Amino acid sequence: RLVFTDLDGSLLDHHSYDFSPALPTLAWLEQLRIPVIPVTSKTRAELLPLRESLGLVDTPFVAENGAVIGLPPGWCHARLDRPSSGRDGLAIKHTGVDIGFIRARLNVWRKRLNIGFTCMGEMSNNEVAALTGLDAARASDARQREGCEPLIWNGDQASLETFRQALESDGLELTQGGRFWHVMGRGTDKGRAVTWLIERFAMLRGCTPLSLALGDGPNDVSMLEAVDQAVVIQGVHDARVTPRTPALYRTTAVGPAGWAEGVTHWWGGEEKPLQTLSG
Ligand code: 2M8
Ligand code: MG
Ligand code: MG
Repeated sequence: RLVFTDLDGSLLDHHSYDFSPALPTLAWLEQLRIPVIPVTSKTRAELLPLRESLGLVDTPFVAENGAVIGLPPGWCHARLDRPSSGRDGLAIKHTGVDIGFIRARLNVWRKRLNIGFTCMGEMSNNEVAALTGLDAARASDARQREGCEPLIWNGDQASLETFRQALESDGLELTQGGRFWHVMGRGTDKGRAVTWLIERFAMLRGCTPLSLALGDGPNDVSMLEAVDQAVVIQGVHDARVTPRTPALYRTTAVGPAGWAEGVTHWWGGEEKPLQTLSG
């Protein structure tokens, strides 16, 4: 079995980034040796300390909406991957378009279409901190982008559509997170990264895992459609999240409490006998 999870607004509270309501469920999954894989729009720099505090150092991660995939040694293929020589031994895969190209095209379209938006890369650490509630060090980590640029949109709906079409002509696409719009390479999304990891698991272990995913935002839809069982966590924003998938559960609780509710809905909790959870 595998669990794929969004972070902000899902495993982490949208405002405080607290995850304590999910701790008993995380501990239960760890006891069952079920990998919990973060799939987020956060950067690799943000994820490295977060994985430590969540206790998820042996599992892969997906950063920047699928543009960056990190594989711990246990998930590496002997010939296909090159683990770093550092302590974590992670192999890093870049699946998308380089951030330099994305930023250059954003500048071109802003001038040409005369539209208003502010990219995260243009903000100071303090500005990002004030917008998101992250502290200055974490805000600095959030600005270390590799393949996905978050931006605050200041225009109307009609120019957003024009902007989307302009980006498409560059091979780029737009998706919506909690506070930001995110721009990345076409074909880069959470769903493709999740499918890739499920295939990698099957290749290494010789069996297809039962997969569960949890998310709260529009950028989670592709991930929720890529797994066997899906959980939409009650969101704090009004964007309707409607994955087309037969096995869908919507939580009543928000954030990490909703996360625990969703896992328990599909797989039960501590009270469930372990042998019913084989495979
Ligand atoms: C951004 O991501 C969230 C995800 O939903 C958003 O769009 O609101 C990213 O920049 C991420 O790197 C950052 O940690 C997060 C902070 O709230 O905001
Ligand atoms: Mg989210
Ligand atoms: Mg997210």
